[in-house]
Amino acid sequence: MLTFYSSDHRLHHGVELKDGVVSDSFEEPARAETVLARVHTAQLGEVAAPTRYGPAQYVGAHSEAYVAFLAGAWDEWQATGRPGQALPLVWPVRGLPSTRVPEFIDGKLGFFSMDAGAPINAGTWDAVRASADCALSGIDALGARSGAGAQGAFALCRPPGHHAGHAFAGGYCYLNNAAIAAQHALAGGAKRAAILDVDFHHGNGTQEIFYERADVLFASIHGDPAVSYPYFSGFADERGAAAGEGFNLNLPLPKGTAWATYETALQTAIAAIERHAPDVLVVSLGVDTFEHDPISHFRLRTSDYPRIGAAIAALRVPTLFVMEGGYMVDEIGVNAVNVLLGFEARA
Ligand code: SP5
Ligand code: ZN
Repeated sequence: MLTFYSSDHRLHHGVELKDGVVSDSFEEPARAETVLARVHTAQLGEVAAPTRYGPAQYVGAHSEAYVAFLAGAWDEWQATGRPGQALPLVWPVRGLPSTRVPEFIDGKLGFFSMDAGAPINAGTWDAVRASADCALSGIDALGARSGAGAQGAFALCRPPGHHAGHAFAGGYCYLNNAAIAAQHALAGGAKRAAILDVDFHHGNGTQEIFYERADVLFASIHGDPAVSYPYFSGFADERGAAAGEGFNLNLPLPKGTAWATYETALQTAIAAIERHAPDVLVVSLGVDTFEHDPISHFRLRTSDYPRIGAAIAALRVPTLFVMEGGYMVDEIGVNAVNVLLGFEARA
């Protein structure tokens, strides 16, 4: 399986408020390096640098105004002379009347974010666009190799993307790599796409982007938002709206979920994807479902991950795996690549 990776991810390392203390983010550069090292030692296949696409390729999944904000945010923040990373401190929650885009960076940061989990520093935009370019390159690689059954490609994206919506960042995410990839596949001739999100956290951004659309099925298995981030989306009764009614499937599971319960949900998601009959499948591959993940609450084991890949391969649809979360740095390489090896063994 071909992997797309860019060392530009190292240009981004955010801060995070952890238990009230500003610290280095769990979403750290070593994550992508660990996964890359495992791609090599497991001999998954060739590793290629992504093609460089323009910001216009990110518009569609995202608004033009939001992409322009991301591209310029660091310069605007720096012009104010602040010493630290750019972080929002005020948000347009219900009860505040204005829907105008603020003119000053402090207001823009809140306007274009859902939380303080997506800080911007000098290298963030370059890392973010390289990450999205890995996903776009992955779709193009699938297209070039289509017609031979269950083809797979791996976009080793960092930063991750699934919390980023049409016009907002959050949860370590800036551009929604999986959504950009699905949109690119449709632009390239696919009639229907599906996105399967197996990250521990609900892919609220992906859900929002495709909520009113019937051409992209979104299915997500995640920690119950009553008790898990992102708290404000991911419930089972969110099923899509307008033309997209019935094309959004949320499968929230309780804290402590292990393989037996997980597998039942996975088969439910797979059956829904099969009914949708997509021309392409994008998998938001988070491995923060691991039993030792420091911020999540499922109990999957290393030996469970190949089974996820095998279940996906049974669909026999060209599949792009897009890296999302996973914070137990020592194990995320083995766990993520195990999904890919399980897919290849069954493909
Ligand atoms: C892509 C992805 O997996 N994003 C996850 C964003 C989670 N943000 C909230 C994290 C809260 C972590 N609190 C952990 C405290 C551990 N002592
Ligand atoms: Zn996650």
